[in-house]
Parts: sequence; structure tokens; C-alpha cells
Amino acid sequence: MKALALALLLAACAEKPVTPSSPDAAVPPPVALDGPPLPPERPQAPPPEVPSPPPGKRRDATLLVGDAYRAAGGDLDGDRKAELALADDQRVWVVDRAGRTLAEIPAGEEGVQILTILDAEGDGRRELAVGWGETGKHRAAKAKVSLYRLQKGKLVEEIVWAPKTARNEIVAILAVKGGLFLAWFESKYLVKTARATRGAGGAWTLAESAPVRMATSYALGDVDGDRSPDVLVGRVYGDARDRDGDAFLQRPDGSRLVIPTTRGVRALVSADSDGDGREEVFLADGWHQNYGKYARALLTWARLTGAAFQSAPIEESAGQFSMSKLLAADLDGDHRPEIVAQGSHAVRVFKRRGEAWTGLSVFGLTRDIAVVDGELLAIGDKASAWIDLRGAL
Ligand SMILES: [Ca+2]
Ligand SMILES: [Ca+2]
Ligand SMILES: [Ca+2]
Ligand SMILES: [Ca+2]
Repeated sequence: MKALALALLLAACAEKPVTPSSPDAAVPPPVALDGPPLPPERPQAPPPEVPSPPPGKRRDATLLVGDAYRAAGGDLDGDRKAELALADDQRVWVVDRAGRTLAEIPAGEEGVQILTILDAEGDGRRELAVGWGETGKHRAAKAKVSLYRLQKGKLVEEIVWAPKTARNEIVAILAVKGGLFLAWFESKYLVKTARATRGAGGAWTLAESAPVRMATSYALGDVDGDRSPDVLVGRVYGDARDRDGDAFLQRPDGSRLVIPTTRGVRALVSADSDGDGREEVFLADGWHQNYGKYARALLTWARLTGAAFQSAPIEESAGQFSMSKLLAADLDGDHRPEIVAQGSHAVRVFKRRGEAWTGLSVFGLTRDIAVVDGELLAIGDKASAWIDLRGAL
């Protein structure tokens, strides 16, 4: 399972189809003479340790999640209580908070890359959105974005978009006013985005934007407080081979406002961490093509100040080589979001205190993390747990 988790973790970062067997697997260093200079090597350090006893109240979820490698929470049946959607190599299924299976569908030829619960067409009812494509166990899969509505114990599919592409990988499915924001690989390196809206007859229409090379993370965030979300982009690699990745706000005309980072970005999320109506951008940066030697598990935050982003470090996580997924959610019940980072070796939760952030390791190696009604689900390498952090941060 460890190998699977690492393969999944690294699949999104590979320019070439490589499946490293360990974080320190040999990867050839960049050869271009005009490439950026190599950063200092990452110091050796033991991975972060979860305090003993572990923080928060915990319930075992090992049997509930089984072999799932993707999880998402949200209210699918309109009763205002969240359900949990899970995906493994064989199926996608939905359980209620008591653990009862409500519905399931077989994965078939496709593998699940993205699993998320959102309101896809702005009618106030949430749908399960799945980004299907090629995974280790599904080599012949075609990329597809599907919505599923929970109706009378069945997950009823509606296909939103099925791009014809040489790289069958859906990058992002996000809710945007009255529709969806989609990102997918249209070729080996180029990522295309579109806003998708559902017509009265049920047909989806896409308004596409120009592709961006290796744009592997997307978030929509209102960074200037005008109540209109901006497109935030993070990239593992840059505009040419052997160029470091970066991050930027992409304006509607395609122009970029740089968000300063340290090399490539594995994940980004936006959240208003102080309640002033403007969202901050959180970036898992420090990525390097030769991650065994040079990648750093950095968490950086950026704020739009005037006409430019100011970035500041939150942490460099010793003993980890990357953070691959970030979530923003209120976990301690104070109505302000914390940042949850799924790292290469541990899950860490960051809480803002004024201008500073404090980090706490809450779990070890995970296949995925999700927040359901304020509770953190950590799908672990061997054991999985619900973690209630109210009063523990
Ligand atoms: Ca529900
Ligand atoms: Ca809906
Ligand atoms: Ca703010
Ligand atoms: Ca909070």
C-alpha cells in the first residue's frame, strides 16, 4: 500500500512516466546547461512524529475506508448531514456517518483521479463529481468528468466532459458561480481549463481558455475582496523543460500576476484565515525534479498587497520531501479555517495565531485526507482514523 500511495503521490509530478519505488529513488538531475542552479541538498532528518498521546479525539475508520485511496465529504441527499464518498481501484461508494453504504458504482475501465462533492450547477443541491482517467491499475482509461446524483439508492451519472487527449488526466474540478471550473491535460504537458455550464436541456457547454504548461494545481479564491473569485495556478514545472515550477494569478485575458514561491508547487488552496473578506493563498512549494535530493516540504502563504503578492514562509517540514495536498477547513470550531497538509510522511495541521502559524503533526503516512463536517479523515497506510480536533489546537 505504501508503494501505491507513493506512486499516486508522484504520478502527478512526473514529466516522464516514471514510477519511483521510494522517495529516494534515483532520478536523473536536470541536464540543461541554462537551467536554474541547483538548490542546496535537503538535510537528512527523521520524519515528523505524532505526539503521544495523539492530539484530538479519535475513532478508528480502517474498516470503513477499506482500500480507498480517495475520499470526499458533503451532503448528497439534502438532509444537511454530510455523507462520505470513497473510491478504490474497483469502485466508488457513498456511506452515511453511521458507516452504512448508501450506493456504489463500479470503477470499470477508469480510475478515480479526483473525487469531490460540490454544487455543480448552482441549484443548491450537491453532486458527487468524479475526475476519471489513467491510474496505475487503469492503464487504458479515457479521461472523463462525471457528476453523480444520489437518487433512490443509486448514483446516477451525467457526463460533463470527456476530452480526447494523449494524457488522460483530469487536473481540477471546482465549483464556480453557476457551474464548474475544469482543468485537464490536453496533451502530454499542456493543461487546458474551461468554465462549464449546464443548459436548460441538460447539455453542458464549455468556455475554454488557452492552455498552460504543467499547471498541476488550481484554486479559485477572492484575493482582493471584490467577491469575484480569481483563478490561482500552481505548477510543478515551468514553461520549458528543466524550468522550475511557480504560481500565479491568471487574469481573464491570460496574463499572469506572479505569486512568489520557492521552486515548484505541488498544491495550493485559498482561504480567508482572518475573516477580513480577502482570501490568502497557501502553497505547498519547494518541489524539484530531483526530489530525492533537492525537494523541500515547504508551506508558504501569500497575500495580495496593493498590486503584488507578498509571500512568507509558514514552515519547512523537516524529514519530508513534499506536501502533496492542502485543505482549508475549520477543525477546532472557532469558525476560522486551519490549513491541513498531507505530507510525504505525515499530516500536519496549521493554525493561525495573529501573524504567525503553529503546526501540529496529527497523523503519519496517508493515501488521502478529507474533512467531513469539521472532522478530519486520515486514510492511512495501514490504519485510518476520524480525528476530532475541537479544543486540541
Ligand atoms: Ca446528507
Ligand atoms: Ca446541484
Ligand atoms: Ca483574509
Ligand atoms: Ca479554526
